Amino acid sequence: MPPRYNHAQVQEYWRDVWEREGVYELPDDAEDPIYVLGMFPYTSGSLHMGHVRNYAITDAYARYRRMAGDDVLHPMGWDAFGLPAENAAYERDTDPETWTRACIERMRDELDEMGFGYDWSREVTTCDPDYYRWNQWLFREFYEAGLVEYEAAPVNWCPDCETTLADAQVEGGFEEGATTPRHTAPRQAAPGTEGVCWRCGTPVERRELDQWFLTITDYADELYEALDHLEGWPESVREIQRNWIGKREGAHVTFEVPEYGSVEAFTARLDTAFGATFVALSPGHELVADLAREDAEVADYVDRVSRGESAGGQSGVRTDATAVHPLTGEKLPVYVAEYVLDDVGTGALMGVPAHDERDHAFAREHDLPVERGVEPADGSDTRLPEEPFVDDGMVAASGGAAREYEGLASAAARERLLDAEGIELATTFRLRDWLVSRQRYWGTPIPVVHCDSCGPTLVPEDELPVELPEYVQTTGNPLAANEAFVETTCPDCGEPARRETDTMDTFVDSSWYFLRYLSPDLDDAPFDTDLAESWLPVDVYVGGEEHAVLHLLYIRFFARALCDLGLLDVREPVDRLINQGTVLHGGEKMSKSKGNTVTPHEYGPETTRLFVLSAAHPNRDFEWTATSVDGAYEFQQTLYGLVETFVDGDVREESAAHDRYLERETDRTIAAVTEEFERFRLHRAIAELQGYLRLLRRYREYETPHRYTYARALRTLAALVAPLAPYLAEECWHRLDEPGLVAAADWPNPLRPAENHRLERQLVRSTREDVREILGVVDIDAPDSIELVVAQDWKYAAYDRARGIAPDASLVDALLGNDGVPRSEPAAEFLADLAERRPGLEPVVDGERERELLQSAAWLLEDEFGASVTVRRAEDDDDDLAARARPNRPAIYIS
Ligand code: ANZ
Ligand code: ZN
Repeated sequence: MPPRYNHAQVQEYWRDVWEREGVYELPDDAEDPIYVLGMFPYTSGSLHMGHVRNYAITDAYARYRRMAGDDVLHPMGWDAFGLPAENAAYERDTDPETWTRACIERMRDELDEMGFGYDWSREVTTCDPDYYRWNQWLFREFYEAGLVEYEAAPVNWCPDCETTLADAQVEGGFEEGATTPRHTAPRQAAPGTEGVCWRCGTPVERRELDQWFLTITDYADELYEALDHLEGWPESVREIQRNWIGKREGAHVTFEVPEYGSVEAFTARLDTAFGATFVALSPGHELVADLAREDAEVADYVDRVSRGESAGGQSGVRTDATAVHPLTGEKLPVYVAEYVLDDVGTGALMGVPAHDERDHAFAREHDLPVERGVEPADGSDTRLPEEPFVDDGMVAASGGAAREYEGLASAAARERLLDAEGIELATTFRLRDWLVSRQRYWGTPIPVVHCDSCGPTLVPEDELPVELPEYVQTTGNPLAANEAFVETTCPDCGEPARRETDTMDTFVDSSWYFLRYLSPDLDDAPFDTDLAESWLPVDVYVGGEEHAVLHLLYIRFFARALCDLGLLDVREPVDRLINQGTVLHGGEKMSKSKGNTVTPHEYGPETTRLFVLSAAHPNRDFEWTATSVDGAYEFQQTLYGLVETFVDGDVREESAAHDRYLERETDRTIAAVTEEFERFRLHRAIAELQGYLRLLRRYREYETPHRYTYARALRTLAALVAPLAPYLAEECWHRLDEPGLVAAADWPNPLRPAENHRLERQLVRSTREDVREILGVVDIDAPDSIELVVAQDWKYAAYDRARGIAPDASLVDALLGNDGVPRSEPAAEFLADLAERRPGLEPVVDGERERELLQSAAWLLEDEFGASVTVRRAEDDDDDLAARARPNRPAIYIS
């Protein structure tokens, strides 16, 4: 019974050594380190499987790059502000800070126990005044650069809790994300909210409140266009961002509205303009305020909608105003309609019931005419007026002003109509400005003072940070209830004034934390601009796809804004993005709310690490299954067992053919594992190692192992496993008496170039399969001998020629009788066969290499079938066998 590996006995020891040696600290002289970053966790209290997967990926990669000789920056920190801490404090009768600090302590221990190697000297905690003062400082900079706005905006309001609610806190609540902080959503409230407060169940109201915004829309176009160049990001994420930003080319159509001025409508289908039969305005459109003043019905409708009491869908009200169609001069009725959104386009649209679903439904409801603007270009029928025809076509013959466009294809009409009076090219974006105000305690105070005479005024730089006062339990916003905090004087005029009591959305904190890691203690700037210049962009960023918009868009926005402030020179902060998939259990996302969690420590840290990495490609979902977890456990035990028995076991000095095979397989495994690490296919790296481990076990059972060959194999295995199971690897390294720490060791190198490793393996594998297959067919129970006959040299030459020859050349004619190819029946057959398979001919290893390889792999056949194995050249063999041998497909004779 080999000794068992017990991680619990060794992990503390190795952690101490790593720390003492400073293995994971970035060297002081690092010039351009590889920056490996995992999305920092929200301080929820304990690590869950999503975290472990996320950080197992970054840790494996960071360790690999460090062993490969790079300086690696692999930091960790805490996304420590946020609403859940306030709720936890409320429920447990403590305060958010105490609660959060306790969470951090626990989570840091858990990360340590998992063996993740971070440079803890760079730890960043967003609720530290030393961190959030820089949020405030940046807010000032943004403000002065015109990137901050203060505006009235509609929000969800719970009258009982006396606070605003994020959309995600109305009805339902949140999804628990892998590394997702339960941030409050940064969007404006959804229109027509009908939900209840998630906390107290009170129906939610809509309110207009003065709110702070960051004008991310200033960068909408750049953020959109640059997505095309983000080649290191998954296309799925780029597509989500494209949709979120929602760039849309179209036109503004100006309708004169007698007595009221004019209305500009955004349309994406200018070609349908001749089918417009009404104009519709959003309830918040500026003209609607004027209309409501004169028309009680309009006023009433707007009021009902703003209270969230509307009839929804097709509801709307006709106004007294009419709009003059700029192309036809026709007078169209003007409606106020709820389906027209305030914050899309201009908040006004031209209604074209014949070609748009929503307009069609609205026209039905309000008895408006349906007029054809375009028709199918192929003259086919439509189902108008019952159903709209929404496809492109050509401008319909409707006479009048349309005459000059009749028959034009939709795309051409959209171009041509841009020249008409009252029409202008326009681009709209779906992206809204970022609402950063939160009526919460546990966040960064917005550094503003409200003064009756000076208005909102920035807190001067030398008064930062505006620190959070001590927490006091209240309903609503504890900051607003704290008079000592609120009452202050105006920095401009010195008169009594009130402090802003909103705090920042915690997504602000996470928009630049990766810059703070560069110089976490810097006290005269948020980050070191020179260091950023040489260390950024982040080389690899790993996190969940739920951050595809929001966080991953905000960091792109911040980087650009910081560049324009002269603080940074990298507009795109992340080079390569990996979105790790979800861990499922019982077919559903593992989460506390579903009650299907497995805690990371249940199985021991390395079993968990190995399993989450081996189960699937990092970007795929996978199902947690206990049996596969056992596999990860057994892998460690087998590996450790081999090392232990080697340490105490016999060795052989004389070397044999099968030692050569192991040497070569060691090289091949190094090459393959390296390649998989480079490509982030960690699951395949582990599969390689599992295969190699099986081979080693077999090698040892076959014969007393060779001293050097076997020692090298075990040492290599320990090194290759080190990024994945660091305690185990360290323990093995130590037992093997290798110098220093494996965590700081060099990544192994092949002795001989191993670039053909896949071909070589394929040859050995297919030969073994062929033998098995033949044995199955000929029905020999216990074969005495297996003979492998390697093809004649000329066949390799012909094969290479065949791969190179243009497909239309006649191969048989070109080669028969030339270049050592004999003029014989079997040779002609061989060439004809090559010709047939030519487009798919895979590369092969040459004849001499093939012979060597098969010779060194003969022991595997011997071992498997209990027969003696010989490898011969076809040149030395009888015609029949020789004729059957092909490059990398030896003829096989079994007796
Ligand atoms: C006329 C038209 C005809 C339109 C037609 C579409 C089809 P998408 O296409 O989703 O990008 N629109 C404009 N402003 C709006 C607002 N504030 N609220 C709601 N809808 C608005 O959206 C662009 C289209 O949405 C615009 O093109 C406009 O309707 C409508 F056959 O104009 B369209
Ligand atoms: Zn003032």
